[in-house]
Amino acid sequence: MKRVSLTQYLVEEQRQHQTINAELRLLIEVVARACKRISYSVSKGALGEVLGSADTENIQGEVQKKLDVISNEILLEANEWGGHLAAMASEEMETIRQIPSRYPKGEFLLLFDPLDGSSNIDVNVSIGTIFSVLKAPEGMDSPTEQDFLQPGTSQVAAGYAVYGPQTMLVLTTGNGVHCFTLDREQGSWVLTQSDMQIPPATKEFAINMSNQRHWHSPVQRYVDELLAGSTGPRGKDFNMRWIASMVADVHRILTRGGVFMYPADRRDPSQPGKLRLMYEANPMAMIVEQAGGAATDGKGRILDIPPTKLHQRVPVFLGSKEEVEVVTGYHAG
Ligand code: P6P
Repeated sequence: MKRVSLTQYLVEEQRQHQTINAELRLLIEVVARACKRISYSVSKGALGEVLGSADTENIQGEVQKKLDVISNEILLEANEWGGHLAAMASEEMETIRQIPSRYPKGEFLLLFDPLDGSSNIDVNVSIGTIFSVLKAPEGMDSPTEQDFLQPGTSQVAAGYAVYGPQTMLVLTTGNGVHCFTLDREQGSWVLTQSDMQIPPATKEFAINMSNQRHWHSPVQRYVDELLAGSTGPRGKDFNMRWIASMVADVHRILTRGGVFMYPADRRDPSQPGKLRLMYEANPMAMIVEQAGGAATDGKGRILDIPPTKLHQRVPVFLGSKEEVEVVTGYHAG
């Protein structure tokens, strides 16, 4: 069967659906090439002397792994010269990154978590890169952090790369969700699944159960009912998976359904959950909704949340529509 490359897919998307222009096409190809480089670096492991801690801390106060820093640098260097971006923002950097004055600026803003799931790096469990694309406001010379604070509905593209048994790139430009597998022999991304759809019903949930005693009552009630299974009000048994790598958990849900939860809890009201809105929850919410699923913060659509800070956190409930509606409904109750 003739395989379609990422480049061909993007050219046809631009030609037939006009969901992307030449500059956005370049942006996606540059990010995809950077993810390929990250994949090669990740897969070297100890052979590439890329494992372990970088002995530095990021804005989140988290100790950075060497591969966090390497992945961030790969994305920054790949994207600064092409003329497609006005500025960038990263989970690993406190402030936004301007495009060097020696390069032209473009119409887009790129946000990313360069290597999500870092706690899994040193134990060889799947990790990933998450990215989100916004349009820069017209006519500004140097973007500010404020220019990034747009709701998730403003995203023009979102995607992730998952570095697992296969390296895959999952992408949406607002016309469905499409999956590309890295052909390591050719060094190219090949379309392997078009228009991914999340089953509306599921028997699989993903949450870090060790936080159970801290959860607010709607989540306590919802998870208790899942655990009660066929003996409880749900009348069916559920299975649990938790990879502690959002990209891997979301990819499983995109592939076979499920509900992913990282709720706020009683420990620190100023930190509602662990996941960040701008470069984790928003891109994943766009992907999930484009695949027929749902994504809320327990109260409303994640994509509708008006951002106030670049690194703000948000509770996340996403995946199979029917389950997201149940747990969100319990919050309303
Ligand atoms: P916990 C990884 O650090 C991450 O940001 C997400 O990828 C993942 O879903 C979550 O945190 C795991 O959190 O509390 O299980 O370590």
